[in-house]
Amino acid sequence: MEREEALKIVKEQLTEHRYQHTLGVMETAIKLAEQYGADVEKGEIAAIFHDYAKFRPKEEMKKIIKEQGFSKDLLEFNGELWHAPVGAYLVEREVGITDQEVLDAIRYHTSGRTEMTLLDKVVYLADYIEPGRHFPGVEEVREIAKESLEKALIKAIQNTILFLMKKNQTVYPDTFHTYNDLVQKLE
Ligand code: DGI
Ligand code: FE
Ligand code: FE
Ligand code: FE
Repeated sequence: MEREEALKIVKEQLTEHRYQHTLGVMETAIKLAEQYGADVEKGEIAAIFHDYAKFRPKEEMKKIIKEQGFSKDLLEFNGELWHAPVGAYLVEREVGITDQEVLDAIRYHTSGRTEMTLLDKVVYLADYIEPGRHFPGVEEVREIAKESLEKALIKAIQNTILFLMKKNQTVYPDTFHTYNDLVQKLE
């Protein structure tokens, strides 16, 4: 699918602010893919659609998670997690994207997973460091990303876990599993 067509489709699903974020993720994913040798076109398309389901009603997302047999424990954790797996599902069904690597990068863009692919990592990190992000610590992660995709990812996940903990929020176990896996694989 061409960029213009993909952007037109996703724009209808998003607010203007979230669409601008999506453009930032796209631009950043392309750069990271080039830098780290990931598939640039797949990175671009996954980035464009990564937040496709962000504004779906919670009830609709819940229904899909139950009916499609996605891990039930998702429902016990922050609803912010749901748009990633639901997005992968809807992007396949509604947009007709069938590339499993692209769908996985969308599916795991919020929690990560163990054994993240290069494409998963590129999309996850692009989402975190795109130019429109301004939260504390993002500049440090941008700096680390110049040298190591994995080290930048670890810092981003640490920041996210700390951020959630400071607000007394739960942390989805897969987020910890992702973190542990990346740290263990770092030589
Ligand atoms: O959709 P975006 O805002 O662009 O970014 P995202 O898909 O990475 O969503 C991250 C949000 O999800 C962030 O505000 C924190 C929230 N969240 C809640 N519980 C968890 C979580 N994020 C992670 N990684 N792990 C959690 O357990
Ligand atoms: Fe997201
Ligand atoms: Fe993220
Ligand atoms: Fe995002």
